[in-house]
Amino acid sequence: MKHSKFYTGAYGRSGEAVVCLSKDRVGKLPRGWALVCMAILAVLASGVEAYAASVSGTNSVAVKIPDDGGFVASTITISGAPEGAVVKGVDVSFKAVHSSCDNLNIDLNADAKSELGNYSLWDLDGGSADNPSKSVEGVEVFDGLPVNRTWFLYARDEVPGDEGFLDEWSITVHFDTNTGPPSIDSVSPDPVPGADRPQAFTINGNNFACPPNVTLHDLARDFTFPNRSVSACSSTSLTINPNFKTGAATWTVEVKNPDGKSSGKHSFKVVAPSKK
Ligand SMILES: [Ca+2]
Ligand SMILES: [Ca+2]
Repeated sequence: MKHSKFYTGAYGRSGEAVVCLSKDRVGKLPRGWALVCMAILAVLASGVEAYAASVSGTNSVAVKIPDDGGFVASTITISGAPEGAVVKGVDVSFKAVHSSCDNLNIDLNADAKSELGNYSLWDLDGGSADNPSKSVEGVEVFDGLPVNRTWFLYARDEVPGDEGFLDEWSITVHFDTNTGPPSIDSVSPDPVPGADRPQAFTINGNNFACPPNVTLHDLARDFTFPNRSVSACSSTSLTINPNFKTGAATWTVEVKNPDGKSSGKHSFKVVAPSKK
């Protein structure tokens, strides 16, 4: 995939892309490579691919795994990803203390009931060895889910005779933020009842990066109101609290994400308040 290749270049893991990270070196490359590298640099400089990132957590609290018992869980709550971030690969590792590896069944889940997918880390593997541990990179089962959530490592001992405990586990969630431009589908209310006081005004759409920059424009008087304060924000809904005053007019609203991408202008009406 094109995108992941650019990410690889940005993080310097790929031999051919690493050379592109220094502009100074482009001139020393064969002409064909120089052109490719200049193209990659242009994309990186434009910020188009600036959002690849990851968040991690560790839980080192030991959890007893009862002999021949039910599943027990250890959780890690991830909250550091930006709103709208979706999973693009998970790395997970665990260490357990147990005299028989092959007693254990261990699964990673993105929710308490494993309704959002199951990744089996251990299935009675390892024979009679003790103290199982494992690290896995690039688990794809959970791709597309929101990143910020409580992650569950479930463990069960399925063979009578001896028992142990989950010693610690860690998770790294790689993510993408939505890099598409914001778009406006509708505003509410529309029309706006004119009033000489602030009123809640909701903008519905997609790909809002919270908080974006919101600009209002009163076409009748040609006044522009940039940097409106956003009182509520999700990727699909924004609330601002402007004072539209009382004159009938056509207005526009524009949403711009921090990466500079714009929704374009969405027009709506303000109507004069009723005289009664
Ligand atoms: Ca399993
Ligand atoms: Ca056992």
